[in-house]
Amino acid sequence: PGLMRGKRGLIMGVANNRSIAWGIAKACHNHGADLAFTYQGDALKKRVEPLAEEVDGIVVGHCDVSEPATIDAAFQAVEAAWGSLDFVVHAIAFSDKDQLDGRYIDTTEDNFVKTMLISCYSFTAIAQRAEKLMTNGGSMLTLTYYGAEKWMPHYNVMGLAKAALESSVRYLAADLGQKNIRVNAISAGPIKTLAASGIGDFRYILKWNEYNTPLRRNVSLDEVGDSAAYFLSDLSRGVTGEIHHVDAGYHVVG
Ligand code: 0WD
Repeated sequence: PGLMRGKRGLIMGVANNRSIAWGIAKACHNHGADLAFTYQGDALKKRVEPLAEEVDGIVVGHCDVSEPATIDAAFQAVEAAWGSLDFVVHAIAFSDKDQLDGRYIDTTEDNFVKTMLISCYSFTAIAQRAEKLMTNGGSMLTLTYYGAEKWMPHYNVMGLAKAALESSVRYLAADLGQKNIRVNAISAGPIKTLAASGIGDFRYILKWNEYNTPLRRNVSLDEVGDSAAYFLSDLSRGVTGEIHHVDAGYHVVG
């Protein structure tokens, strides 16, 4: 239980109690970490505040990663509250729902740029701010999906954004290693969340995984949370630049 005692982490990307970021927050809390949360917009504020309270966390405010001033404000609030930071979780992605269906080739320039900005560049933008606060080293974690590596139905431009995100994990790891800041990603199997419900045929993908993963089931929020606790704690102190599959083994099959 004391694995993460004394560690302070910022969790970005909680939308509700089914969010992967929430699964990670619960695991970190169970291991004794102190948590801060951002939310995107007033609608989510009402959702995030009671959840933060549940894990004795603080809410540092609104952060929309497509508005850099709000990223700055969030990190300034963290600095004001804590002075330094040990870990950050980036569980943020976006693409127009009508382009998470059908063919990749039909992607518009506008949605391509927006998907890349919110789902990929935002992790780098966050790393820039987090680096300054990680004065005792640190751990940064993002969330990716197998659609980065292989074609997956309906994942489309998000697959490209995740491929770029995974590459950015390697480049950020190299940039920040000398400061003992580690950068990793969890490639999670499909989980029914708000974001996932925007992907065409998602229920079919869940069923497909249930029949075809080595473990013959899907993964849970708690399982992703437990693996995240490894990356965000000192247990993984020798690990950086890693894309770690928490997918019931699907990556050896598909
Ligand atoms: O099957 C899944 N659910 C998987 C998700 C499998 C593998 C990876 N992932 C990834 C997602 O791509 C994402 O990077 O996990 C991450 C977290 O996603 P989630 O937990 O599946 O989805 P959700 O609970 O909806 O949280 C994502 C949140 C947004 O929620 P909505 O649904 O309202 O878009 O990302 C946040 C927002 O809270 N978000 C933003 N935050 C700041 N600025 C922005 C933005 N511009 N856009 C979205």
